[in-house]
Amino acid sequence: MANKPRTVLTYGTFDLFHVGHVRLLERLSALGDRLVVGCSSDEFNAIKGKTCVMPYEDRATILRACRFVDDVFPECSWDQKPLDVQRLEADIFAMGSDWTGKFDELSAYCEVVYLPRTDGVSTTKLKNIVVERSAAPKGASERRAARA
Ligand code: C2G
Repeated sequence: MANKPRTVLTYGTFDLFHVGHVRLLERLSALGDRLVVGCSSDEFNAIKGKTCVMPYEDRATILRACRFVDDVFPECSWDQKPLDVQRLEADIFAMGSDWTGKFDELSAYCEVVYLPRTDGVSTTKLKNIVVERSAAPKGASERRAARA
């Protein structure tokens, strides 16, 4: 079909949505005409050993609100990717560089691309900052605010 949209497919948890996620989605959307995201379900994250701050519905809602994203669906298992690539007629499968080489077998179905991650930001890092700051001794104004 001559005018089939060039489809880019990616996956992720996207918890505590941050600038690293935005920059990746922006670069992925520039690779094609539509960007489709498999967002990890809460059950699948448990399998991945990840505990999210935000539930699936909220993470998917935020992704749908991102202007670089055209569609979002739940990622529920490691082995659904070949079926997703065929179902979505994806031309490109792409992930951040922390997954380099992990999904090369998908090159049997489409182009496989790994893009450099954004340094200096991650969900884990954000979580640690919040924990550190909430544990830090509060200043006078904060103590007053907390008592209010
Ligand atoms: N990412 C990035 N720069 C960062 C942090 C993340 O480019 N500073 C990218 C990751 O490389 C990934 C995407 O953002 O491609 C989403 O990252 P996570 O939410 O951490 O996703 P992850 O838990 O790695 O899930 O089946 C694959 C998994 O669903 C991937």
